[in-house]
Amino acid sequence: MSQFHIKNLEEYFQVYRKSVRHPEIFWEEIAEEHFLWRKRWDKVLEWDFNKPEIKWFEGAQLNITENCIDRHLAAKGDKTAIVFEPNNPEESAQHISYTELYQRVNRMANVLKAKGIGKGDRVCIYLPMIPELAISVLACARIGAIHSVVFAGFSATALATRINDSDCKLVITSDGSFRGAKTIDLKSIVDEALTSCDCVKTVLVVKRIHSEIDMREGRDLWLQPLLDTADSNCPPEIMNSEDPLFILYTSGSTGKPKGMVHTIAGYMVYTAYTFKNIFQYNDDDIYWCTADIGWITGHSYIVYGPLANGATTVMFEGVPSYPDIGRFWQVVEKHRITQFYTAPTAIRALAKEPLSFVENYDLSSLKVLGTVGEPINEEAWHWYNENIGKTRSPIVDTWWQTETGGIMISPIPFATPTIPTFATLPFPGIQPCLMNEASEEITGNPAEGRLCIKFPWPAIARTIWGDHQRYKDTYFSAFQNKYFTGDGALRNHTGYYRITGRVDDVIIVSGHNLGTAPIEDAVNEHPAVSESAIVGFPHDVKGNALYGYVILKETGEERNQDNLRKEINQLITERIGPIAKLEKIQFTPGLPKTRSGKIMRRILRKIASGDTSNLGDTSTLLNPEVVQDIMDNVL
Ligand code: 6R9
Repeated sequence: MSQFHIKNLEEYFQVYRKSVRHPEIFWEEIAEEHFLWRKRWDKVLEWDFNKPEIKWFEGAQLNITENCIDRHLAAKGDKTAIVFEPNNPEESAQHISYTELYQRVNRMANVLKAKGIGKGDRVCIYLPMIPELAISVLACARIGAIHSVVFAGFSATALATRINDSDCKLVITSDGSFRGAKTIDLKSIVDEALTSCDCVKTVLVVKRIHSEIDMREGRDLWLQPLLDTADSNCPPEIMNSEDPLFILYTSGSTGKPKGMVHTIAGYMVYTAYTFKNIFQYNDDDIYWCTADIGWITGHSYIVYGPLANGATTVMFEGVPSYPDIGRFWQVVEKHRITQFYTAPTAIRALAKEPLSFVENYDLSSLKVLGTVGEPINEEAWHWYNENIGKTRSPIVDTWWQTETGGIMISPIPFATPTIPTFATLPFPGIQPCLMNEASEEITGNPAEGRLCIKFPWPAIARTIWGDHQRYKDTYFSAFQNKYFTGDGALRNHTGYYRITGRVDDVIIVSGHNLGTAPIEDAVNEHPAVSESAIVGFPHDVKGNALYGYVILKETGEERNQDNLRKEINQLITERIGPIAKLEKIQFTPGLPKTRSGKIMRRILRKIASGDTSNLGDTSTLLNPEVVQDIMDNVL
């Protein structure tokens, strides 16, 4: 049906118009025809952005795993649901059929139940990209437990904060993980985190790297023996549409991470519908998204969206540079990948290497290429288009956020003509707008402003776990009756959107959102530091890298600056993780501040990016003289 599978531009415009004129009828038809419900909804949509409160398909009952697994069994039981490609190319790939996935998820669900986990309980999943990660996610959904996946590159402190914030009862982890030529001792990170988490009663441990680890009596259990004796049938818990499905933490511009809460029905409908159209998925395709399930991209477009469509989805454990920089393309050839979805930072890194790493492989299976996570620069776009897509495969530059649950602005391949660096047009059901500083909507084209969304879509996050006020303040207070994305954008004369970047204090480094505040907090913990400010600056490969301005305490003694830099980065690694390390650290006697004491990051950003041409009026600063000093000593 064309509404579910849009195949050309005319259809897109038709479907889009309908979705805006009659959003409730539009979504109701999609929900009705393509999913399995235990009970029908009473009302399609109820919303109020001022409260804010958003409810989709209220009154309906369902289980998302019946939609992602059970209903495919009759026709596609033998079809591969998940292809697991291990870190080491010498280790065989695994092909997990829908039938096997059913059994493994059900066994895992029964293990969780036996450990006292039930509807509404929070389970933290801290696992590498191995099948047990997807299986654990689905097992939670099977029994109505709320999963909170924490990216397995986060430090013990970051993990503990997230476990405590949502009061998780159980943690699923592994002895360790393979990452290129290295191994990482995940279990010892969990052990350290749990010294400050009283809420966790059970830790289930997957054996992956066969390392020696400590198992705490009464708390830690190897998972496999429990799975071996568990029943492979677990009746799905019947859930309400608006029950939480998962919590996923994202960095905020201030303070602690925000636990975004996604609810079941709307998220399912939206991720399934966007997946089908944006990747033009057909039944024999082998789809590969290189993200980690620890991020929203992995939740929506490795697990839920593909499986809801009965697709074959690839999980890759490794890194793009191991055993060499041709690995992505080797995997594309090996599994005959049809859709390939990655991040601009990966493309930029690979584009720097000799083309022979690409040319060695047969990439003729590829039909659609995607990018996500940050703006893609023109050069990287062309490299991707020419060398990977051979100018045959459309590139979908997909803009969206943890908070939006699914892709919001993106081309539809073979329908929307693409322009490099433009995410192009809103997906059906999405009503974007641009706002000026005076909080007015900018109509007409071209235009540039702050990107907001005027009307709810099914996958919008419903709240921040335990802090609804923060949800309101962050997303619904900047502009009356609109969801504010935190991004700036421009719209060209044909209505295409180009995302220009964050307008708040979130910096995107290699596609990871990093809030400046928690990193500054980590830096300030160093005994020699009195104050710090962190900004982003353009970086060839990472998109942005972090530049730290650090004021040292006056002690009268000489300190070795290189050692200090190392110690500061070590602290950041411990508190947040290696992704948040500072690329450059400049020691400075002061930071430019407004009279109300706010650091003028705008000035620091310009200096860090080597642009001192137009710093604006600095005379109103509390300490204008410090600006010259910072410029003179810039790194
Ligand atoms: C899915 C994801 C969200 C932020 C978002 C924006 C940036 C994502 C983009 C993009 C330009 C794209 N972003 N996709 N910027 N073009 N195609 O990345 O979620 O980790 O929450 O990040 O990423 O700034 O606001 P999340």
